[in-house]
Amino acid sequence: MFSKILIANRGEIALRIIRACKELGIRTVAVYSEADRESLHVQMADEAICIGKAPSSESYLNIPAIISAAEITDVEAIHPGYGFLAENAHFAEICESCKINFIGPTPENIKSMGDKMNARQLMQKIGLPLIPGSTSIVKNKEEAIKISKRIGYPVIIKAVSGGGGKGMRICHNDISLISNFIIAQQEAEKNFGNRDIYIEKYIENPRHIEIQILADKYGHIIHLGERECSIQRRHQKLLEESPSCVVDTKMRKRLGELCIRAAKFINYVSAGTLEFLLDKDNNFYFMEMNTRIQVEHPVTEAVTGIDLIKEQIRIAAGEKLSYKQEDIQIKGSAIECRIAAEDFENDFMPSAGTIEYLNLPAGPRVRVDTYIYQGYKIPPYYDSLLAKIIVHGKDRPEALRIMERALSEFIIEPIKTTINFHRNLLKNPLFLKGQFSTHFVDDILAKKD
Ligand code: MV4
Repeated sequence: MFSKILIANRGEIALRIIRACKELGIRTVAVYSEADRESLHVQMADEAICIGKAPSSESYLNIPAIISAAEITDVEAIHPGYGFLAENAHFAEICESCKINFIGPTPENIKSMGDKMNARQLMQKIGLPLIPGSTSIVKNKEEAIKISKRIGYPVIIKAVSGGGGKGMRICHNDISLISNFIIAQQEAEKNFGNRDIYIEKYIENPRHIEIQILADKYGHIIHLGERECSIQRRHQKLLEESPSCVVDTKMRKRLGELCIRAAKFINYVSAGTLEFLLDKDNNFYFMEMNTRIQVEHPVTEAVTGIDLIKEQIRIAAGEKLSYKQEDIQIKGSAIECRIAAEDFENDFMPSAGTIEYLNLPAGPRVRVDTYIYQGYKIPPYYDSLLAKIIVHGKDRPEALRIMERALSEFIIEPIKTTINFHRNLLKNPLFLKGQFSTHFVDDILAKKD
């Protein structure tokens, strides 16, 4: 096992990783930007090194500064958390060449899933159901029209190097396809430095369901069930659950086994997530794979009792998986609310400033992953996520009531947050019945005005 790890991240996930390290008896090194001097991760780690100015590009994305910090403090491994460098194959490669263990998948894993077309081709080979569409890059308008005629409108244009919803365009006919085609290529070039695009049938009102997997360096792979992630706005998830109320034991087993086969096929190592769309007839389609630990990992931890961060560290240190598939049981129901510093009554506009008064939820079956404290000044430079509330009940109705109770205890003054959005959501009859898709939040917000 490692004796010292550097955490190349900030905020709640940096704290989450430091806590896992402490429980494993591993010393920790925090890195921080000039804007994060007063951050808790700096205080909680055994050592801390300033790696640059406030903008991420000069600090948390500054590879030479992070590698230097790792060399100076003589760490054996780096945990990238999520965002920033977590899915940067180049960074993972540099770690490798500096003999620093990257706590995550191999550079090859990251590369092969970062190319969404390549991911589609690989997943098709092992029999994962794909959304109907192109199986290679769409080069010109003529090809685009031909494919769209075959699969039928509406279609969606996606960037090969995209992901997370950026640079997608929905087209309902030949005319909109032609006008969107060039724009999509230009946007892809601008955003991802790669103009390659592909086309899929557009699935209307789908649910977003993802499967968590864990793979060690010896080809042992398990799945940890699904997370329901349909409650989102502008590709930012607002609430996640496990299990999903539309996935039964049989479907979970089938999806899970397919994901294990897929991960084996690409020699995947570490924690990973396969994203699926579920249409209204409960057909599921592979969408993409995330080669990192995700924000919403705690709902899986709650229902399985497995510490995913500790498992990532153990796997990176060369230990065998400590669980077999038979050991995994989904117990009860977990829900996470992401509380962000955003004014939900003002189009989710980001808010910043000093927290004058804070009361965090607590009590039975409530976990709060956060980095804020009373007197903390929220910097305007980074992600607006302040806290994740995770509750665990015997079933979904109980989890919902615990969440309602937890949200009612949460006070942050004078910062505008999404707490009231979540409290309203938990009163919505359709949400309570589990009847929603990825369009649900847009639909209820549109009705409000
Ligand atoms: C889709 C889709 C419908 N049909 N692909 C959004 C994020 C990116 N990973 C892919 N996304 C979508 N791809 C087809 N063929 C709808 C979405 C989508 C979505 C997916 C998951 C969660 C929220 C979403 C919100 C809008 C669109």
